Amino acid sequence: MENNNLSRHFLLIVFFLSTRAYAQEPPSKLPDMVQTKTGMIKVEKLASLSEPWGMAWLPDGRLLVTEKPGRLRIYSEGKLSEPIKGLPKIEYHGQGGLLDVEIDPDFATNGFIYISYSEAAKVQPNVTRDVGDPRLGKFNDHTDAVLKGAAVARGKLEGNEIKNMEVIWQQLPKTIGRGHFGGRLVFATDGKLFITSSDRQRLEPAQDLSTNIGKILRINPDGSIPKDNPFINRKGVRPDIWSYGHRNPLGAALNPTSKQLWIHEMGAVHGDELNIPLAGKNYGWPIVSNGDNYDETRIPDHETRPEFAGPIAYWHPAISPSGLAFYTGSLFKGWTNNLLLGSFNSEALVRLSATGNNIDSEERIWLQRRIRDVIQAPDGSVWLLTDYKDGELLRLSPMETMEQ
Ligand SMILES: [Ca+2]
Repeated sequence: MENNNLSRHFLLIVFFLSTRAYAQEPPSKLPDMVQTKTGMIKVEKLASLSEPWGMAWLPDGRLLVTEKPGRLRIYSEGKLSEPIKGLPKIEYHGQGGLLDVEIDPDFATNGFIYISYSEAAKVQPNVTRDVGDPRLGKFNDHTDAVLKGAAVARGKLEGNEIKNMEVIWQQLPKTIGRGHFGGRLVFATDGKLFITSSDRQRLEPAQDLSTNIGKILRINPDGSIPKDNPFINRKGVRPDIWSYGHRNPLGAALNPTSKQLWIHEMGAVHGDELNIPLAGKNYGWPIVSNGDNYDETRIPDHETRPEFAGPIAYWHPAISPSGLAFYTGSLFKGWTNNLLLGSFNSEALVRLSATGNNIDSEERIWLQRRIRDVIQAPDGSVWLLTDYKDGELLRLSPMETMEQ
């Protein structure tokens, strides 16, 4: 199942060594259509959104969509709703804000929806700014001195309001820093909720089992701890941890065949990874990575330390992945059971085909947009969010095949 076989890694031509820096506006006009290996695809803009981040379908075919500054909206029949009321106080700065949204597997009966976001600590430290930490390098933003962390809350969606919102999970300890919150939410088939938690640009906490920073977490929908979690009842170890040694996982999805969680995570300078997080396993960050540090120091490759669980694929140069979905539809011929992920650096939707846990091939569908999230619609079309202040909700669908 799991393997450290890195010989399948992608040796890809460097088209761009663009930065992961945040951009305000899309760089160019949206293409109406794009040529792909499986035919022409139609590209449509459905709505304008500011820094959209996550999506989830309601059972009635309406789409929940988040905007990072702190707005949750519903897209339906060509229109966006006003922001939904009842959200908790959200700390919006840098990579933090309102992040993902997910619905309860029993939404039809209980009406619960879940959001992830960054929240400020109730008590702020008595300092005027972060004193600086060399490990954070140039990404240490001295203008941002707010102590904060990711959180997950749930409440009941009633009309255009969420009632009785309550926090069910918190990233602890809270830290100063603008980046690496994580926040992807995925329900497993057994009803447990997986949460991705990034390393807060602090690196070492990813190996520290007394924090839930740099981990994949697994909780019950009410925030309690499942009795079969791998570190339950171990002294000094957080019981919500499922796997550890993760850097910045911004994409997560359940494999429809194996029912296992798959994630990807951004590396530092290159070394983005595709991982299958298994209970109790250590995925190596920051001890090993197939990329390097921002200060240009080398990090030993995964292959040198087989005691860590290695990625099933990695990217060097980086693609900076965000959002992950398995395509289970049939509208796109040849895409069934493929993985779809967004990419910032290559401004593309990345399509991977897999046999079991082995990645066979990759296609990059260049959309001239940083892609933040990807989701399959009930009709089999693929919907995307673009990562800009003037961002977009896009729909991809195959062009009709011409009669011969
Ligand atoms: Ca790793």
